[in-house]
Amino acid sequence: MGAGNGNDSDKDGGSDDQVGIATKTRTKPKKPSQFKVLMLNDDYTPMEFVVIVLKRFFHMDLEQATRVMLHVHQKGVGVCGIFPYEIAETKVNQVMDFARQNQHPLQCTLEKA
Ligand code: TYC
Repeated sequence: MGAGNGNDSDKDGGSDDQVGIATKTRTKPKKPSQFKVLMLNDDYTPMEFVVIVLKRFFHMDLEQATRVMLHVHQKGVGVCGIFPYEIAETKVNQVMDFARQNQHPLQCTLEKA
């Protein structure tokens, strides 16, 4: 016997299963390092120009570039490639500069992969 009440490990009167030290399951913080470069359709940029862009900046061959261009033309948007943030951003800027220099409204953007 003793002075105990027979259940002295839990004197808080609360439910036993949620009492204790707060813990957090912490997965390693991973930065979203990969980004898709997306090409957007428009009504004015010539198909040939888009193919040139895909070959020049994304190292596609003619067949690949034509396939991606037609996909964008039909669906409205398409993936040119997936890259680390800084490379993806550079490619977007290169495409936009090249399009602007040639007075085409072609748009290119980034999206977290
Ligand atoms: N829609 C354009 C045309 O008919 C061609 C085009 C394709 C434009 C893909 C942009 O990202 C693009 N001339």
